[in-house]
Amino acid sequence: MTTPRFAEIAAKVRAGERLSEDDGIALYLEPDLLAVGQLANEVRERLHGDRTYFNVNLRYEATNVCEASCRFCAFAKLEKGQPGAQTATHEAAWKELAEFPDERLSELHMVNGLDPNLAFEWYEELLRGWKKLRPSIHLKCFTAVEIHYFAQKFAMSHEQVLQRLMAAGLDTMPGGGAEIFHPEVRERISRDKADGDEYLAVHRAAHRLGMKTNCTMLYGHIETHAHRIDHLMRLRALQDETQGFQCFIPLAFHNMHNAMEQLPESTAVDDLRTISVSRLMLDNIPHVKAYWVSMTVETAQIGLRFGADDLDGTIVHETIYHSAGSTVPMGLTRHDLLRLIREAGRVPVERDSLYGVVEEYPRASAPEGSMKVKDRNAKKHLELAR
Ligand code: V47
Repeated sequence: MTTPRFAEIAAKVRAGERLSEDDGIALYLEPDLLAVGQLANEVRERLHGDRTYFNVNLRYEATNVCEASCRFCAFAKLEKGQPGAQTATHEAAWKELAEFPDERLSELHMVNGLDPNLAFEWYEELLRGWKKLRPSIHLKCFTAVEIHYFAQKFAMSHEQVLQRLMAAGLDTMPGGGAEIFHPEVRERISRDKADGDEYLAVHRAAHRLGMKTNCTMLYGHIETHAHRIDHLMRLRALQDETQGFQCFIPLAFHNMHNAMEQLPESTAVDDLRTISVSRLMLDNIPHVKAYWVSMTVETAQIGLRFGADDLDGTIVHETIYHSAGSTVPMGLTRHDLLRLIREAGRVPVERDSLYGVVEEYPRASAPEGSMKVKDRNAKKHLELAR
């Protein structure tokens, strides 16, 4: 049985009315998870029917050296020369793309640490080299936090940084670095990098330059439901102004090898509910992604019935989540993604980075073969058992 408060919210959604901050919090408190999921699914199907997107992409990090000290991060090494600190050479970075076996690779998604040792020109040359090798590759690179860092370090405005990187080949920006905007949380988990307003200012500048971007929220650590809803409201307000966000990605906190190891991780119920609440609150952002790396392959697949319409992509070699304890596969194949989507009763659409259709696949499933899917906690349990 749903609560009377839920019935009010459902009536608003069905009438196409915008939900308030209070409605968002009430959706988190509604005991009937399936009802919340069903409502989000209605919105998802109104927008996309059964179409479910994925792409053939490659994740890359050119450097994990980082000046910031985010408490959730297990990926960054603070200084060059520290064990595990790695900065690629241009040649190594270019080789990664040159040797990529799938001709239909469409996107390279790069996120880096805030590395004090690299010149701005180094990044420009990196992008130019990739475009020269594969002119059709879409470069989704640098979080808003990186762009803000470049602006400060190289004494440029956000617009100037973006314009130079766009001239070198940058196509869109990923959504990383958003974490939780509210200062009560942000000051405790990542105080020495762009704050919430600065993150939004970079995206605003990108949208004004005609660039599409994504946005994220890192949840499941010290924040409250009110902080999450506040975060979604700030994203929705910017989207009203610019219409530049393509996709929202909720990112579940992973607790290994970082300064917040004592915190428990989110549950599948929280992951699914967060997908649904995001879909319902962000009525002006077209896509919601169930990022399989962050919420496990299994939960992401179910998320396709709770409001999500995108699974991200093949990834190939992920490090941010694997450094923080994730035991999902390093990458998935196109075959794996097709199977996951079809088994969820959806129609797979291979997309490019701007949601153009590369190929729409039939719904009917051929025999799919086996796929390696691991529980994200399996490795941790093994470690604890030792
Ligand atoms: O900004 C870091 C998060 C983000 C942890 O735009 C962590 O399409 C959980 O933004 N536990 C980077 N999360 C990844 C990202 C992303 C991923 C997929 C698609 C897109 C897109 C963007 O990962 C960081 C941070 O918020 N993160 N450490 C951790 N321990």
